[in-house]
Amino acid sequence: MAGEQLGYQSNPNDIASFAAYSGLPLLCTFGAKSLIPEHHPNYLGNAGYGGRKAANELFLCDEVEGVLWVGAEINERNTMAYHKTVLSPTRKNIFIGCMPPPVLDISQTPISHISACPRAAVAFLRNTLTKQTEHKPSSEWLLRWQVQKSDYDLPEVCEQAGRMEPSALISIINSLLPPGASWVTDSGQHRIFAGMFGRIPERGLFLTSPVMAPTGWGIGAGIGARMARPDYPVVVLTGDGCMRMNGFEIQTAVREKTGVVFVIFNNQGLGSIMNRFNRKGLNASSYFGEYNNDWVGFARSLGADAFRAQSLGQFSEILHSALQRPNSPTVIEAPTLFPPHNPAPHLSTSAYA
Ligand SMILES: Cc1ncc(C[n+]2csc(CCOP(=O)(O)OP(=O)(O)O)c2C)c(N)n1
Repeated sequence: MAGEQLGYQSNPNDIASFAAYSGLPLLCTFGAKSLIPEHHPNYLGNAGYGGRKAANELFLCDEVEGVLWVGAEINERNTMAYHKTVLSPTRKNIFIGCMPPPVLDISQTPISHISACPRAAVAFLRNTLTKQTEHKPSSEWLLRWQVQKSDYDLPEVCEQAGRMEPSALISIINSLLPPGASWVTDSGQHRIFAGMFGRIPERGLFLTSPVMAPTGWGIGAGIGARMARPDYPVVVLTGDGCMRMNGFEIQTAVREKTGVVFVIFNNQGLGSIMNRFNRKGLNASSYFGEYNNDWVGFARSLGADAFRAQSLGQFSEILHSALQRPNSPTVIEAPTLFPPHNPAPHLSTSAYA
């Protein structure tokens, strides 16, 4: 399990070769999504919060005897809310990182800690293995997982009365982004769906704030990402709650002629908060339905091009043309269905929180 602390300064060849020489399946945390290129044969995707299907299924498979966590925090998100299978006393969890993992009083699981810089540890493991062995052919066991390497199914009905499923919007983004384009996710359900369904073919092109995830972070981060790599498109996935926090940043993109595409997943409320309240049986209605801002009007008032997509077909067309404009930002308001279809209901309190 490769984690966010490995960072993009880590040597991709070390991670890839370690996996190839060891023959081990490779997962990563949500915060490290895009650390490992999609095409690596041992890689099954990101697991845990916002995890992909094959990766989550392997992570929760009781055939797994142990997990080597490298640079991954043992926290709520990475452990599927401290899932009892992930932290089962019969599973060996070995953690390599600079800081010791937290003492978990909710589990009897012993977690072995090796205090080391994660990047140096991967390089060390790779060097040790290369001295000893040839590339290990994939075991039958891993091959079985590679065959199953697929995503959760989209719901049968993906749009209704002008509102769309977040998962279907993400699938369209997958299909339209050109090579080299970056994803930036904000905080909310759009982020979970980006984790579950987003396919990031190249390393380092999925930007997110893995732990703090302040609402609205993605809006400014997306502008910075495009300024840093002006030749490649950037799409920011944000929500209406995030817009209420930092939406005015879009004016900076207009002023600086920075062609970011902002997709607002508008479910007219704080969906993530509502979900958490509902799970605890608390009334969260005040978080919902009260605000219905006109995001197209708001964005135009800042000088941005702005459109409301009321079908998946419209969304594709607007996104396609927005990606052609490198020097001016576009805001796409996409009304979304609430509650969204949960592709993994059995994980509702863990991967989907
Ligand atoms: C600064 C800050 N305050 C509060 C939160 C907690 N929080 C996480 S998601 C979220 C709701 C964001 O709403 P929206 O952008 O509409 O996304 P949704 O959850 O509806 O998908 C909130 C308030 C946070 N992450 N950051």
